[in-house]
Amino acid sequence: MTIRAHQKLLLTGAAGGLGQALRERLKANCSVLRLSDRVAFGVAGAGEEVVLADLADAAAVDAMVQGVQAIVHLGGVSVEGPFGPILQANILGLYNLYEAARKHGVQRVVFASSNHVTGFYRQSETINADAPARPDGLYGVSKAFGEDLSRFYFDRYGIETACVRIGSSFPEPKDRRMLATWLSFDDLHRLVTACLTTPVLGHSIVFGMSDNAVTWWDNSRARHIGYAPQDSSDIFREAVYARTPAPDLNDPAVQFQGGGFVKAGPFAD
Ligand code: NAI
Ligand code: 15L
Repeated sequence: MTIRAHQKLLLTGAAGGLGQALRERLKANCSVLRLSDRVAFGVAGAGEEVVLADLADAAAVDAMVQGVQAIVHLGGVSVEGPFGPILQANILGLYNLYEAARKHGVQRVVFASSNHVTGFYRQSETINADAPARPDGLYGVSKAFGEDLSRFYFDRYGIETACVRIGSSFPEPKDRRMLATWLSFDDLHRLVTACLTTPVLGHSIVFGMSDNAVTWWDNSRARHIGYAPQDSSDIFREAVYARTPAPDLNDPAVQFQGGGFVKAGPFAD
Protein backbone atom coordinates (compact mmCIF):
# COMPACT_ATOMS: atom_id res chain seq x y z
CA MET A 1 0.00 0.00 0.00
CA THR A 2 1.33 3.45 -0.92
CA ILE A 3 1.10 6.18 1.70
CA ARG A 4 0.92 9.81 0.60
CA ALA A 5 3.53 10.85 3.16
CA HIS A 6 4.87 14.01 1.53
CA GLN A 7 3.31 17.16 0.18
CA LYS A 8 6.02 17.83 -2.42
CA LEU A 9 8.50 15.21 -3.58
CA LEU A 10 11.42 15.74 -5.97
CA LEU A 11 12.34 13.04 -8.51
CA THR A 12 15.68 13.65 -10.26
CA GLY A 13 16.78 11.77 -13.37
CA ALA A 14 13.15 11.93 -14.49
CA ALA A 15 14.03 11.55 -18.18
CA GLY A 16 15.93 8.29 -17.60
CA GLY A 17 14.76 4.70 -17.63
CA LEU A 18 13.93 4.47 -13.94
CA GLY A 19 12.67 8.06 -13.82
CA GLN A 20 10.10 7.24 -16.48
CA ALA A 21 9.16 4.05 -14.63
CA LEU A 22 8.63 5.89 -11.34
CA ARG A 23 6.97 9.04 -12.67
CA GLU A 24 3.39 7.73 -12.66
CA ARG A 25 3.93 5.40 -9.71
CA LEU A 26 5.28 8.12 -7.41
CA LYS A 27 2.27 10.37 -7.87
CA ALA A 28 0.55 8.23 -5.24
CA ASN A 29 3.30 9.13 -2.74
CA CYS A 30 2.77 12.90 -2.72
CA SER A 31 0.45 15.77 -3.53
CA VAL A 32 2.91 17.38 -5.96
CA LEU A 33 5.69 15.55 -7.80
CA ARG A 34 8.53 17.80 -8.97
CA LEU A 35 10.41 16.20 -11.86
CA SER A 36 13.91 17.18 -12.85
CA ASP A 37 16.59 16.26 -15.35
CA ARG A 38 19.17 18.15 -17.34
CA VAL A 39 17.53 17.19 -20.64
CA ALA A 40 14.02 18.22 -21.65
CA PHE A 41 11.45 15.46 -21.27
CA GLY A 42 8.09 17.09 -21.88
CA VAL A 43 5.65 19.25 -19.98
CA ALA A 44 4.25 18.89 -16.48
CA GLY A 45 1.00 16.94 -16.14
CA ALA A 46 -1.59 17.23 -13.38
CA GLY A 47 0.06 17.20 -9.97
CA GLU A 48 3.53 17.67 -11.51
CA GLU A 49 6.16 20.38 -11.77
CA VAL A 50 9.12 20.29 -14.17
CA VAL A 51 12.45 21.93 -13.29
CA LEU A 52 15.42 21.47 -15.64
CA ALA A 53 18.77 21.47 -13.84
CA ASP A 54 22.28 20.20 -14.39
CA LEU A 55 23.45 18.63 -11.14
CA ALA A 56 26.86 20.29 -11.57
CA ASP A 57 25.21 23.75 -11.43
CA ALA A 58 24.88 24.60 -7.73
CA ALA A 59 22.43 27.47 -8.25
CA ALA A 60 20.18 25.37 -10.47
CA VAL A 61 20.24 22.51 -7.95
CA ASP A 62 19.39 24.91 -5.13
CA ALA A 63 16.31 26.11 -7.03
CA MET A 64 15.39 22.51 -7.89
CA VAL A 65 15.41 21.47 -4.22
CA GLN A 66 13.71 24.50 -2.68
CA GLY A 67 10.24 23.70 -1.35
CA VAL A 68 10.36 19.89 -1.33
CA GLN A 69 10.25 17.67 1.76
CA ALA A 70 11.97 14.62 0.33
CA ILE A 71 14.05 13.65 -2.71
CA VAL A 72 14.24 10.51 -4.80
CA HIS A 73 17.62 11.02 -6.44
CA LEU A 74 18.09 9.02 -9.63
CA GLY A 75 19.93 11.64 -11.72
CA GLY A 76 23.51 11.18 -12.81
CA VAL A 77 25.81 9.05 -14.91
CA SER A 78 24.45 5.51 -14.68
CA VAL A 79 27.19 3.41 -16.27
CA GLU A 80 30.98 3.10 -16.33
CA GLY A 81 32.68 5.68 -18.56
CA PRO A 82 35.09 8.61 -18.65
CA PHE A 83 35.74 10.22 -15.26
CA GLY A 84 34.86 13.81 -16.28
CA PRO A 85 31.06 13.38 -16.51
CA ILE A 86 31.06 11.06 -13.47
CA LEU A 87 32.90 13.72 -11.47
CA GLN A 88 30.47 16.45 -12.52
CA ALA A 89 27.19 14.57 -12.06
CA ASN A 90 27.82 11.96 -9.38
CA ILE A 91 30.40 13.65 -7.15
CA LEU A 92 30.06 17.43 -7.50
CA GLY A 93 26.37 16.99 -8.34
CA LEU A 94 25.70 14.97 -5.20
CA TYR A 95 27.50 17.53 -3.05
CA ASN A 96 25.33 20.25 -4.62
CA LEU A 97 22.21 18.21 -3.89
CA TYR A 98 23.04 17.64 -0.20
CA GLU A 99 24.08 21.25 0.31
CA ALA A 100 20.75 22.36 -1.13
CA ALA A 101 18.95 19.79 1.02
CA ARG A 102 20.71 21.10 4.12
CA LYS A 103 19.90 24.74 3.31
CA HIS A 104 16.25 24.03 2.56
CA GLY A 105 15.54 21.62 5.42
CA VAL A 106 14.88 18.50 3.35
CA GLN A 107 14.28 15.63 5.76
CA ARG A 108 14.82 12.52 3.71
CA VAL A 109 16.62 11.36 0.54
CA VAL A 110 16.39 8.10 -1.36
CA PHE A 111 19.71 7.85 -3.19
CA ALA A 112 20.06 5.55 -6.20
CA SER A 113 23.31 3.86 -5.32
CA SER A 114 24.39 0.77 -7.21
CA ASN A 115 25.47 -2.83 -6.86
CA HIS A 116 28.73 -1.62 -8.45
CA VAL A 117 29.77 -0.28 -5.03
CA THR A 118 30.43 -3.95 -4.23
CA GLY A 119 31.00 -5.29 -7.75
CA PHE A 120 34.32 -6.93 -6.93
CA TYR A 121 32.79 -9.47 -4.58
CA ARG A 122 32.51 -12.89 -6.16
CA GLN A 123 29.26 -14.36 -7.41
CA SER A 124 29.91 -17.24 -5.00
CA GLU A 125 29.69 -14.84 -2.01
CA THR A 126 26.67 -13.50 -0.13
CA ILE A 127 27.29 -10.08 1.37
CA ASN A 128 25.29 -7.77 3.58
CA ALA A 129 25.34 -4.01 4.07
CA ASP A 130 28.29 -4.25 6.47
CA ALA A 131 30.64 -5.61 3.80
CA PRO A 132 33.31 -3.02 2.92
CA ALA A 133 32.90 -1.35 -0.44
CA ARG A 134 34.73 -3.00 -3.33
CA PRO A 135 33.81 -0.79 -6.31
CA ASP A 136 34.31 -2.28 -9.75
CA GLY A 137 35.04 0.98 -11.58
CA LEU A 138 34.98 4.76 -11.35
CA TYR A 139 31.18 4.72 -11.55
CA GLY A 140 31.09 2.39 -8.54
CA VAL A 141 33.59 4.61 -6.74
CA SER A 142 31.30 7.61 -7.33
CA LYS A 143 28.37 5.73 -5.80
CA ALA A 144 30.56 4.76 -2.81
CA PHE A 145 31.33 8.46 -2.44
CA GLY A 146 27.60 9.15 -2.44
CA GLU A 147 27.06 6.62 0.32
CA ASP A 148 29.79 8.25 2.43
CA LEU A 149 28.63 11.79 1.67
CA SER A 150 25.07 10.97 2.66
CA ARG A 151 26.31 9.35 5.88
CA PHE A 152 28.16 12.57 6.71
CA TYR A 153 25.02 14.66 6.09
CA PHE A 154 23.09 12.33 8.39
CA ASP A 155 25.67 12.32 11.20
CA ARG A 156 26.23 16.08 11.02
CA TYR A 157 22.86 17.48 9.93
CA GLY A 158 20.34 14.70 10.52
CA ILE A 159 19.23 14.32 6.90
CA GLU A 160 18.04 10.72 6.61
CA THR A 161 19.11 8.77 3.53
CA ALA A 162 18.42 5.34 2.12
CA CYS A 163 21.27 4.27 -0.15
CA VAL A 164 19.53 1.83 -2.47
CA ARG A 165 22.13 -0.38 -4.13
CA ILE A 166 20.01 -1.11 -7.16
CA GLY A 167 20.84 -4.36 -8.91
CA SER A 168 19.44 -4.41 -12.46
CA SER A 169 16.12 -2.64 -12.85
CA PHE A 170 14.70 -3.23 -16.29
CA PRO A 171 11.41 -4.62 -17.61
CA GLU A 172 12.96 -8.13 -17.64
CA PRO A 173 16.35 -9.68 -16.78
CA LYS A 174 18.49 -9.45 -19.92
CA ASP A 175 21.00 -12.23 -19.12
CA ARG A 176 21.88 -14.94 -16.59
CA ARG A 177 23.57 -12.49 -14.21
CA MET A 178 20.43 -10.39 -14.01
CA LEU A 179 18.48 -13.40 -12.74
CA ALA A 180 20.33 -12.67 -9.47
CA THR A 181 20.32 -8.87 -9.65
CA TRP A 182 16.89 -8.10 -11.12
CA LEU A 183 14.58 -5.54 -9.54
CA SER A 184 11.16 -5.13 -11.14
CA PHE A 185 9.79 -1.61 -11.57
CA ASP A 186 6.92 -2.38 -9.20
CA ASP A 187 9.34 -3.65 -6.55
CA LEU A 188 11.50 -0.56 -7.10
CA HIS A 189 8.44 1.54 -6.33
CA ARG A 190 7.66 -0.61 -3.28
CA LEU A 191 11.22 -0.15 -2.05
CA VAL A 192 11.25 3.62 -2.63
CA THR A 193 7.87 3.87 -0.88
CA ALA A 194 9.21 1.90 2.09
CA CYS A 195 12.25 4.20 2.28
CA LEU A 196 10.03 7.28 2.17
CA THR A 197 7.57 6.08 4.79
CA THR A 198 9.41 3.97 7.36
CA PRO A 199 9.21 5.89 10.65
CA VAL A 200 12.93 5.96 11.39
CA LEU A 201 15.23 5.57 8.39
CA GLY A 202 18.49 6.98 9.73
CA HIS A 203 21.28 6.31 7.27
CA SER A 204 20.60 2.94 5.72
CA ILE A 205 21.97 0.76 2.97
CA VAL A 206 19.59 -1.61 1.23
CA PHE A 207 20.12 -3.83 -1.80
CA GLY A 208 17.55 -3.15 -4.50
CA MET A 209 16.46 -6.57 -5.70
CA SER A 210 13.27 -8.52 -6.22
CA ASP A 211 12.56 -11.83 -4.46
CA ASN A 212 14.96 -13.78 -6.71
CA ALA A 213 15.82 -17.38 -5.78
CA VAL A 214 19.51 -16.85 -6.58
CA THR A 215 20.92 -13.78 -4.87
CA TRP A 216 24.28 -12.50 -3.62
CA TRP A 217 22.81 -9.99 -1.18
CA ASP A 218 21.41 -10.27 2.32
CA ASN A 219 19.02 -7.46 3.29
CA SER A 220 18.72 -8.47 6.95
CA ARG A 221 20.42 -5.21 8.02
CA ALA A 222 17.57 -3.27 6.40
CA ARG A 223 14.56 -4.92 8.03
CA HIS A 224 13.61 -1.58 9.62
CA ILE A 225 12.80 -0.25 6.15
CA GLY A 226 9.98 -2.75 5.76
CA TYR A 227 10.57 -3.60 2.10
CA ALA A 228 8.73 -6.72 0.98
CA PRO A 229 9.39 -7.57 -2.70
CA GLN A 230 6.51 -9.22 -4.55
CA ASP A 231 8.15 -10.05 -7.88
CA SER A 232 10.85 -12.56 -8.80
CA SER A 233 13.16 -13.17 -11.75
CA ASP A 234 12.42 -16.87 -11.46
CA ILE A 235 9.60 -16.74 -14.01
CA PHE A 236 12.16 -15.66 -16.64
CA ARG A 237 14.83 -18.27 -15.78
CA GLU A 238 13.97 -20.90 -18.38
CA ALA A 239 13.74 -18.39 -21.23
CA VAL A 240 16.98 -16.64 -20.22
CA TYR A 241 18.87 -19.96 -20.07
CA ALA A 242 17.47 -20.95 -23.48
CA ARG A 243 18.62 -17.80 -25.25
CA THR A 244 22.04 -17.29 -23.59
CA PRO A 245 25.24 -19.41 -23.83
CA ALA A 246 26.66 -21.37 -20.88
CA PRO A 247 28.98 -19.08 -18.89
CA ASP A 248 32.78 -19.18 -19.25
CA LEU A 249 33.84 -19.58 -15.61
CA ASN A 250 37.23 -18.00 -16.39
CA ASP A 251 35.59 -14.75 -17.47
CA PRO A 252 35.82 -12.03 -14.77
CA ALA A 253 32.35 -10.88 -15.85
CA VAL A 254 31.08 -14.28 -14.69
CA GLN A 255 33.26 -14.52 -11.58
CA PHE A 256 32.39 -11.16 -10.03
CA GLN A 257 29.06 -9.67 -8.99
CA GLY A 258 29.59 -6.54 -11.09
CA GLY A 259 29.49 -8.56 -14.32
CA GLY A 260 30.84 -6.72 -17.37
CA PHE A 261 31.51 -3.57 -15.33
CA VAL A 262 34.57 -5.25 -13.75
CA LYS A 263 36.39 -5.18 -17.10
CA ALA A 264 35.03 -1.96 -18.61
CA GLY A 265 37.52 0.80 -19.50
CA PRO A 266 39.81 2.54 -19.00
CA PHE A 267 38.13 5.40 -20.89
CA ALA A 268 39.81 8.53 -22.23
CA ASP A 269 38.38 11.75 -20.76
P1 NAI B 1 19.55 6.65 -16.94
O1 NAI B 1 20.92 6.86 -17.48
O2 NAI B 1 18.50 6.12 -17.86
O3 NAI B 1 19.01 8.00 -16.29
C1 NAI B 1 19.83 8.90 -15.61
C2 NAI B 1 19.31 10.29 -15.84
O4 NAI B 1 20.19 11.22 -15.19
C3 NAI B 1 19.24 10.69 -17.32
O5 NAI B 1 17.94 11.10 -17.67
C4 NAI B 1 20.25 11.81 -17.45
O6 NAI B 1 19.85 12.84 -18.35
C5 NAI B 1 20.32 12.34 -16.02
N1 NAI B 1 21.60 13.00 -15.78
C6 NAI B 1 22.85 12.58 -16.12
N2 NAI B 1 23.76 13.50 -15.80
C7 NAI B 1 23.09 14.53 -15.26
C8 NAI B 1 23.49 15.80 -14.76
N3 NAI B 1 24.78 16.20 -14.77
N4 NAI B 1 22.53 16.62 -14.28
C9 NAI B 1 21.23 16.25 -14.27
N5 NAI B 1 20.79 15.06 -14.74
C10 NAI B 1 21.72 14.23 -15.23
O7 NAI B 1 19.72 5.67 -15.69
P2 NAI B 1 18.61 4.78 -14.97
O8 NAI B 1 18.76 3.39 -15.42
O9 NAI B 1 17.30 5.42 -15.05
O10 NAI B 1 19.15 4.82 -13.46
C11 NAI B 1 18.73 5.82 -12.55
C12 NAI B 1 19.66 5.85 -11.37
O11 NAI B 1 19.71 4.57 -10.77
C13 NAI B 1 21.11 6.21 -11.74
O12 NAI B 1 21.65 7.02 -10.71
C14 NAI B 1 21.81 4.88 -11.76
O13 NAI B 1 23.19 5.00 -11.43
C15 NAI B 1 21.04 4.11 -10.70
N6 NAI B 1 21.06 2.68 -10.95
C16 NAI B 1 20.31 2.14 -11.96
C17 NAI B 1 20.31 0.78 -12.17
C18 NAI B 1 19.43 0.12 -13.19
O14 NAI B 1 19.43 -1.12 -13.26
N7 NAI B 1 18.65 0.87 -14.00
C19 NAI B 1 21.17 -0.11 -11.38
C20 NAI B 1 21.95 0.56 -10.35
C21 NAI B 1 21.87 1.92 -10.16
C1 15L C 1 23.96 -0.14 -12.88
O1 15L C 1 24.45 0.49 -11.93
C2 15L C 1 23.53 0.54 -14.12
O2 15L C 1 22.99 1.82 -13.85
C3 15L C 1 22.52 -0.25 -14.93
O3 15L C 1 22.46 0.31 -16.23
C4 15L C 1 22.87 -1.74 -14.98
O4 15L C 1 23.96 -1.91 -15.78
C5 15L C 1 23.08 -2.29 -13.58
O5 15L C 1 23.97 -1.50 -12.80
C6 15L C 1 23.60 -3.71 -13.55
O6 15L C 1 24.53 -4.00 -12.81
O7 15L C 1 23.00 -4.57 -14.22
